[in-house]
Amino acid sequence: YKNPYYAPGRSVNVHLFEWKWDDIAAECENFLGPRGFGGIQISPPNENVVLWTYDRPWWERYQPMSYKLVTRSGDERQFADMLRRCNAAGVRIYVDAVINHMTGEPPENFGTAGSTATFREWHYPAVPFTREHFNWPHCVIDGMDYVNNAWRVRNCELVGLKDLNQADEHVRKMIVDFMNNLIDLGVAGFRIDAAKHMWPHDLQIIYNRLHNLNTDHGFPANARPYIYQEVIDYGTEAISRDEYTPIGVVTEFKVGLELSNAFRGHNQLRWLDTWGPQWGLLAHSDALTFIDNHDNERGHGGGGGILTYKDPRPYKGAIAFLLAHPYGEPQIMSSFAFQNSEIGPPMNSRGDIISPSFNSDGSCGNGWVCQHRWRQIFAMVAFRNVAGNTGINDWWTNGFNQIAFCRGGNAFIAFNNDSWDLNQNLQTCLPAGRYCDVISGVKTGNLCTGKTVTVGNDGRANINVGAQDYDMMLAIHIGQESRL
Ligand code: AAO
Repeated sequence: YKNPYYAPGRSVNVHLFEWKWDDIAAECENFLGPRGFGGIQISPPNENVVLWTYDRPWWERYQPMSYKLVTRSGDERQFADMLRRCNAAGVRIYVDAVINHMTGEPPENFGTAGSTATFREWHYPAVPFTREHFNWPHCVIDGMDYVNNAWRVRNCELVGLKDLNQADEHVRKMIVDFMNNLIDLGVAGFRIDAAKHMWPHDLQIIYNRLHNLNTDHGFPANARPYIYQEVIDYGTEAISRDEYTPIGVVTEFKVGLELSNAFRGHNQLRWLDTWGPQWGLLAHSDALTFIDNHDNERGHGGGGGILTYKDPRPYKGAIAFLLAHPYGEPQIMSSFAFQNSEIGPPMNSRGDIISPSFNSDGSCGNGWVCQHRWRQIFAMVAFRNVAGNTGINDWWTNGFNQIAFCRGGNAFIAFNNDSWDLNQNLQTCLPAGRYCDVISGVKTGNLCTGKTVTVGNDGRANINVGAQDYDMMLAIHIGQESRL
């Protein structure tokens, strides 16, 4: 359950939050495939309650009405088409699986596939679920439970959402059938929403009943789905991430916290020489790593000080470090712009999601941020692919907030988060040549629109990252050189 089964030479999972299936299929073919991205986390594909009362908030998708594959992102035919096209483009799809609960007691009773339910009787006929399938008698998690009562965190309701009992055989069967349908359609794995709120033993039984990945979609025989479990653990609660690592990967929230802190200038970059488990992080192969997610970018589920697209300079720095460093399996966020933390994706008056538009420079319009199309970010995906499974060598620091390192002999990156310029002769580990910095520009033919770095026969080069430069990093790698 710990192998994302990326196609060879690819890496990085991008969360295309609230995107439509048709748009994702096109993005796989036009952008993500050609740019070397490994996979996509999609929004929940199963039917959710429609909430006009709150102007169709993004979070309505975390209130399931059934496991029918009909949402604002598209229907089952569109979903299947997306899988076929993305897998053909070499890009994997991971489903955000909401299996802990159904809805709360919403003011409206209509799902995106037209289903209704009797909320006060815990009755969801479109699955079907009835009262005996939920934890009973019902109770609601309160803040202190997180600190001292693991039983209540798992058996009571998360913010009033009707809490399924995964120890029940019928519940297990409905969940397993739902997930197996997705696997057969070609998905490569799952984000397990609210995993902390389910017993690891029950989850393990569910995972063990999942089919192998579909070989018709290019997966090897006997491949198990990639499973990354959403467990928020900053080290202060009754439930530990370590309870979930025996059965799958876990979201490592400390990564975003620590890197946001460092790139905001509240911790010196020089300390990152020991980045990884020495920082109290999960073991490499257990960690899904990221700066921001769809909750904490907008202050849901805690948050607090996490860098987002709204602080672009340090955010790009933190993401560049996340992708340049070999630790963990990284994910990046691709957002829609928001002022209000509850507001849903761009939509028309009928509630249909409005597709992103694409500007001549490749960036998105119509209210979509598309961090994955920012040059400084997609260039680092290519950097990670070129670095491959090399380690870190030739670490350098000025003793403050200037650092640089190599990935084997393939790639080199330097960061300057000090208030003075970085201007040093450094070991880049690259073969002699003239390289185009992939952060400040692009190389087209023999022309570089950004900074050029000349590496000598000894692998050394003059590296300049001014304190006032547009970005705080400079990155060069093989494949982006021209002859001297
Ligand atoms: C909506 C309404 C609610 C209403 C409910 C039912 O907003 O007012 O009661 O419907 O009618 C999303 C939204 C929710 C929304 C829900 C359903 O965020 O607002 O509720 O859809 O529409 C906990 C869970 C974690 C969860 C997170 C939001 O453990 O699993 O809350 N994330 C996932 C999704 C999320 C989704 C759901 C789950 C539900 O990613 O989008 O909700 O499907 C502590 C615990 C955490 C806990 C937080 C939040 O952490 O460790 O486990 O997360 O509290 O309360 C500091 C704090 C510490 C905090 C930590 C976390 O350190 O000291 O308390 O930060 O960052």
